[in-house]
Amino acid sequence: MTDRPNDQRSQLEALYAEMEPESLTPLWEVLHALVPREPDSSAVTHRWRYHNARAYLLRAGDLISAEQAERRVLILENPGLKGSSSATSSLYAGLQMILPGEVAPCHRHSQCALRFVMEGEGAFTAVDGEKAIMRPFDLVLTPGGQWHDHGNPTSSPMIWLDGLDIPTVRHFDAGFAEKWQEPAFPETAPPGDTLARYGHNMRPMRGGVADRRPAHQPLFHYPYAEWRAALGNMAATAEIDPHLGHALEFINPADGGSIMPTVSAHVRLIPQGFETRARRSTDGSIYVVVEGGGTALIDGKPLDLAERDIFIVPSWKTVQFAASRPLVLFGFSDKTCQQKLHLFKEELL
Ligand code: GTQ
Repeated sequence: MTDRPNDQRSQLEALYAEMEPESLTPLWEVLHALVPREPDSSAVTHRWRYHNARAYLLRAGDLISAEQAERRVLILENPGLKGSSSATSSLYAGLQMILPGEVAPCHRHSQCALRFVMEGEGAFTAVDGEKAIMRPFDLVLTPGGQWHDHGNPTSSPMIWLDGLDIPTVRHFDAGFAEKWQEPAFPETAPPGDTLARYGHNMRPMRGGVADRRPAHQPLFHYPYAEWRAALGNMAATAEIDPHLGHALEFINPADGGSIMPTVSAHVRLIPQGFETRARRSTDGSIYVVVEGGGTALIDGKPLDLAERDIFIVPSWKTVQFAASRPLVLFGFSDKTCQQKLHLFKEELL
């Protein structure tokens, strides 16, 4: 509008001022921001050093109990999305700590959650009354609508990364939550029961009798020992993908699709000395460095990566990884949600 004569500008401004109380605004002033030529995320690249965040979490542990907090979590808020409690535009991330003897009380909500264990061994997430005993780098799900509580019967703090679709559910104004009347849901099955039945490319065969687990989302534990072995075996024999390295996606055994309806997750191994080719995709992603180290080159800017770092690659930013030691990453994003909406795009450069 800058090339228009001043009288047009002042008449338009007068029009806007008169319309404003009636909640009418001109599209032509904002069209290009509303319908950008390509994604222009407000989220920015960011890296959290685990040990810095951990120190603050331990201090919070001295000040507030898990029960009092309901969930004792430090939110990993993207500096470009201040005030939104979001890590990417569609996903939330936080570091949750449960101290020895503590319980995070049982509740359920529409939002679906993943837990990726950062430290500690032997605490649990119970899903609909079945405990998943958590070990470092295990992936544990609490799908939308399933009751969950957390507890730590061990003698060390237990810390994990929470990943939830909170901003997505908020976007749709579709979230419900409720608390269970007791801190813990009654035990419905021994630990490991669901993994044993659904975790090995098989499922219970039943003569028309419904299973205890929901048919669309039965499995909720993907142990590190299993995914790391699968990734190592793949790396030993498979041809490497030049853009991803060796990469495996976690799947829902019910349908072969993503782990949850709004969240995709994968692990990858980039061999020492390997440099991936540049790639960009519309799914802003959250990564954890599980092993090794190297550099992520994001939109041309190098980000040094060390073990247990957590970092964000926003939508449509070009990324390249270089491994100075064998680099193992866990990553999650809204890819599956975008695919369902026919929005997902990637570009291999
Ligand atoms: O454990 O249910 O980090 O409801 C944020 C919201 C964790 C949880 C979070 C939650 C949870």
